Amino acid sequence: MKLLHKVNFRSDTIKHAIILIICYLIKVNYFNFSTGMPLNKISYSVVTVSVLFLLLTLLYKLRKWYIVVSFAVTTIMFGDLLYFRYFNDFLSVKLMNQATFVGSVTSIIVSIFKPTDLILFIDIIVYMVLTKNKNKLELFAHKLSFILTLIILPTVILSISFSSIYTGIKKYEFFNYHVYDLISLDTENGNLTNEEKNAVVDEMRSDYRDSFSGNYFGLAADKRNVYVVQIESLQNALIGKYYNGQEITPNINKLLKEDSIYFDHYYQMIGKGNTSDAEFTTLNSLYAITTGNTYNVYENNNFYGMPWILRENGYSATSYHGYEAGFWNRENIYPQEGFELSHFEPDYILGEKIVFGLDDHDFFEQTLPMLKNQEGKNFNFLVTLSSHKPFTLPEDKKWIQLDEADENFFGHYIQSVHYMDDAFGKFIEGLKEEGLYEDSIIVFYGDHFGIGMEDEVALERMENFLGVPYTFEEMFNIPLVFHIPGSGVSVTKDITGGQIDLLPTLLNLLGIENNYLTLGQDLLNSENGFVATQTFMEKGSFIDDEKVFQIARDGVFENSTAYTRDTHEPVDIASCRAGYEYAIKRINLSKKITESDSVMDIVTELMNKNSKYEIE
Ligand code: GP9
Ligand code: MN
Repeated sequence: MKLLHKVNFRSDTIKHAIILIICYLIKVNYFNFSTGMPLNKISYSVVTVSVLFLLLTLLYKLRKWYIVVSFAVTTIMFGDLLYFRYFNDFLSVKLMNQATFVGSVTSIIVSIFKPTDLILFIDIIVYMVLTKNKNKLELFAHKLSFILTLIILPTVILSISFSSIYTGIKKYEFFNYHVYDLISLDTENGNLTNEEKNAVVDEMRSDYRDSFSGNYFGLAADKRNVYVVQIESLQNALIGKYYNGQEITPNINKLLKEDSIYFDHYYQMIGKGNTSDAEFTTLNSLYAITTGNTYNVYENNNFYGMPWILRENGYSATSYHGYEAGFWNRENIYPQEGFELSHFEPDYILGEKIVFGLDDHDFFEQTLPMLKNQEGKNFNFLVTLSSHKPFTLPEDKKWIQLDEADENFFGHYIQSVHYMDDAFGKFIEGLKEEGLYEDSIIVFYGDHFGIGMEDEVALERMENFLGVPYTFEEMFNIPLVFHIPGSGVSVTKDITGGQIDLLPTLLNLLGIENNYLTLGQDLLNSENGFVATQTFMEKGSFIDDEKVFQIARDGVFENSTAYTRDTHEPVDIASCRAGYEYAIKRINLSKKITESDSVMDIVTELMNKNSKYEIE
């Protein structure tokens, strides 16, 4: 009492404090609302507001410092918000050292930003106005602020320490998330124990291979050329579709009519490395890590995926991409992946740029002569670019007549996929003209979604176009096609599959016995499909042939959601327990293999144990 009595309450002191607290409430609730915090977690906002208030009381004498610190905090918040719209998650310090990642995101940042996001800076602006004519903020007498600090600090610490709310709060609450992200940095490494390694070796030698039914084994074994084309942002939603009577992907559709095995429930499996993760998982049949991007963090690892395996089986291995060699660290990782030769933008004549690199038409056209000159058996990996966000094409390359209402991300996406399809169609024609087509297997798939959840207008138009809700399952769905000229096989398979399954499936078609490390499965010889996702739908989430299970953001199994894959009806969560556990187990196993650089160990073990090698 005595203490409080001494406190000098100025009339504007209380008023200013109230104004600022209101600003904090507006700021924090805008942030939480925009980053999907459920209403029952609203108490977490109290923690964020308390920490901001704490900051104010601690720095009440240091106006400049308060502004600097607040600005830094708000900038991170702002970054989180934009990142969340794109990735359904907050920023992580583990991703900060990746310049290429930032480069890729800045190209779309403008489209993600909403003017209302400036609300996040409201408290700083108001504070500056309120304290404009003062050298120091005298919002509170020193002792009062000290008392408040003593009350608030333990409250905040206690509130975040209770284990019952800890899982949730570290995912949703701004300060807790970042503190946890920082302190968990060193606990991420895992080593593969000998037992785990032996279990993987055993699984790779037995699993489906014991019950291998031989479907389509060697269907493309006699083909001299293997072309694997990863297509930028190609979603399955546009395949076979018309926009106001205009066929969006006529060339792909034509390929699907004959000699094609088409997987229409195939899914992206990217981590935080977008295109590069699509490549990584496809080439290696491993999960991408999410604590960075695999191409950067594990650039010195020894891998043994598609390029190495095909080389071992007599093919050459070359990659082609019409952008900078350094982007996604490709120039360093490709030799580790097993590519003997890699072509990037400098190897091409750069015409008019589309988005930020070589036009797909130029890319395919100029790649053809390189393919023509190849001798023997060849594996060629082509990564396209023109259908990249923000889907901007020069006027004379927009060939789809769009309605006024679709002059947005959605319409532009259709436009650029149509443009890519034309380039791809010309490539197929080129292969025919050069006499390469008949002697080839052409594999193509999308790297990841084009339309994300961040643009509400595009989302609404997409739903309207599809006639169904635009869920993550729909967003993740990309096409996978094995086009094998002259095979006489034309079939659509609806087994659930993901990028991790491409390598084992391809090996089967090429008639290469799979004695390698592949964590995915051969989709042509498997009964049940399963895809474990890690981003957008976080670790523990999965898609199988019947359902989609999305782990709750607080990581609590019981709070999760599940619905049927095709009709979106709710599914009993309890029935998802096994899939949830399996998803986590597989991702953790893959992570350990990558982190301990054990691929070659396992492959060597497999080669030693393999009877074929024992006989030799
Ligand atoms: C760049 C290209 C695009 O080389 O692959 O990458 P993204 O931004 O889609 O991850
Ligand atoms: Mn991409």
